[in-house]
Amino acid sequence: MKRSMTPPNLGGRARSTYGVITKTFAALCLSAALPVLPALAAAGHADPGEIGLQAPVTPIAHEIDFFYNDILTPIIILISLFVAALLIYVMVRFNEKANPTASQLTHHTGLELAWTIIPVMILVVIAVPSFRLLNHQLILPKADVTMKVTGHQWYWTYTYPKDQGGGFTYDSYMKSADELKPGDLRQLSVDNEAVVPVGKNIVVQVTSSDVIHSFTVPSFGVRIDAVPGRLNETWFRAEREGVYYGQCSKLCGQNHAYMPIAFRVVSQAKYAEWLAAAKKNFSALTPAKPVRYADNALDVDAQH
Ligand SMILES: [Cu+2]
Repeated sequence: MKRSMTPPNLGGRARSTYGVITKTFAALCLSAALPVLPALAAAGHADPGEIGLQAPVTPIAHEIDFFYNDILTPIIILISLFVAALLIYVMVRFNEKANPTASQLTHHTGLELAWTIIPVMILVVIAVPSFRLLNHQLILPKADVTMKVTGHQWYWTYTYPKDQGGGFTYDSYMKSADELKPGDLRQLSVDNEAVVPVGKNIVVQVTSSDVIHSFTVPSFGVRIDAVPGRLNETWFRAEREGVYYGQCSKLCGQNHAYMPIAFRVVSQAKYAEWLAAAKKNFSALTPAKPVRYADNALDVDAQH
């Protein structure tokens, strides 16, 4: 790589400048290659001043964390430093003063091969873990709990199926400023949280009743569009109990910013307790014949 980068016909002075720049560049690369600091954000939500991804609590989120922090970020830093170094080199070595007579060189086969093959190899290196991650996200494991999430302008509805002890649907709205209690988070806490058991495979079926929303919970590594007339599926398995927040991540109208998602991850025993109580509380709210949004899409398809 070093050889192919060396422009031909360099005088002694230029070669020494080149040497200094490559040495500096190598030192910069070395410091960039040091392990990137782990994400500083707390699990479940972001705090002011934090950078990086939110702390992962599911296998997929760990994989995303590794891919972003240990593969993508170092590659981005190295490429940026490399391009910056090249720019600086060109400015110093080939400005009008330093190089009054421009070279007539227009082709360099070795260089052209290198700047084609090296980027392709970088992309292959990125593609391997990327496709592996995609595979893990898209191939759903056997569900312990299946739930349905429906996006609306501007709140979420959670449905727990009957065959798993549920059979109820309820709405989840953001708490307004005057409803906040100590410990609540402004514009993240909701009146009715979704509750799931820890360490279990939760399959989430996501749809919408009006416009496209996006169901996103950063700590779970989950982000999937809620599309009217379609049923998207994703999954997560939370490793730690706690409350994990997310937000609609598709511009869906005036109150897009005010439809947060809150998932409370609890022990299996607490989940069973909550399920029994929620069944009592929410059954009255659940329509006798739940609206099946996907039906509309099927009807449209049947007409063609
Ligand atoms: Cu939305």
